[in-house]
Amino acid sequence: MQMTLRWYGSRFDTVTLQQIRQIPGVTGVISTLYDTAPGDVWELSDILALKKEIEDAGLSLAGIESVNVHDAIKAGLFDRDKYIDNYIATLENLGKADIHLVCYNFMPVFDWTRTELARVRPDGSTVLAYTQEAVDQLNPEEMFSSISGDTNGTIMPGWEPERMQHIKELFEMYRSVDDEALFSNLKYFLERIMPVCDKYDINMAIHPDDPAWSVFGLPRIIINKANILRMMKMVDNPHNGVTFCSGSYGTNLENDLPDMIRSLKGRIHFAHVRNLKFHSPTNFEESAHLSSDGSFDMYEIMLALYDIGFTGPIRPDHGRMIWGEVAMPGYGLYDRALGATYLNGLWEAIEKSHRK
Ligand code: DNO
Repeated sequence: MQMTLRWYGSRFDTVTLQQIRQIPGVTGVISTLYDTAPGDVWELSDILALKKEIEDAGLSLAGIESVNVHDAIKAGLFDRDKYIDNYIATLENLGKADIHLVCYNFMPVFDWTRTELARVRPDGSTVLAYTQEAVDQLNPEEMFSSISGDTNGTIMPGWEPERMQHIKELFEMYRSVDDEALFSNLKYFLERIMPVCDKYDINMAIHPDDPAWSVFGLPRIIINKANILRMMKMVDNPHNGVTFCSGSYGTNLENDLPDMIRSLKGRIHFAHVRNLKFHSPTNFEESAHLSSDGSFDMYEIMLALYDIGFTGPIRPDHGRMIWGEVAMPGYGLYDRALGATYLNGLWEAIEKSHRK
């Protein structure tokens, strides 16, 4: 595996490449062209400039998170082919730039959903948190405004203000889309992009829905083992794979994370590893990465990745805000650096104990 950190680009991130370079064992970043909108074609020159900036700082660009999928594709609208053509043109340019990993999601409207961006924990750190009870009391239009005060002046991925202004229309767009329709729209999209992925050896890594159940009555499909296996079978190509995100699949306590990892051997192209602390099955917060701080056994998760021979990039995921840092919620430097170091420590121990 290659340990990486997510980085939004020098114009958007509070963390610098130089700081990332100093985290022991982190050799690459996962980045994006953060000012592109879903449906845009990414210019080769912009991709190459991003790559050069990262490489000049002594790091590698290990993959893209995300090339976002336009809602017309997810909802299966009449004009989806135009946006798929643009997506293919972007993949083509990424391939030309020698980039072979693309993380994306197929969540209608919201991407990931949290109800609090700064819940205070007993140690004084603040974390992202979710309660279903809070969602049940909100209407979707209030969702964005209810949390937007806590973003520390940053633009949260998947919560771009321009998109959120059109939330009513977005909901309207998905009115007749149920889980089956979403599966078939995903199949259509994947079948169309696989040839360019084959040509440039690009691994597509779908990110799970977070939380891993339906919110506001919207369809959600990338939520459990049965559904991901169905998705991989319906377009049976090794380039059609997954981002294994422990914090997203883990929102549903019925998901057995190590078992899921083992059943996805060969198709996990990217891993997000983080811990959650549950207060009830529908009330959780994003704890520190350490097993003892949350509800997951992080050793078992890393062991499962080791057992399947995982060689792709891995990144610590959302970190807590600690030591007075002001950054995009979940994406500060300090706690993610602690997370990377801890995960690297687990990996070293697992590797060495298997060598004996
Ligand atoms: C949240 C992230 C997601 C993820 C996308 C992938 O912090 O994990 O926004 O990047 O769903 O497309």
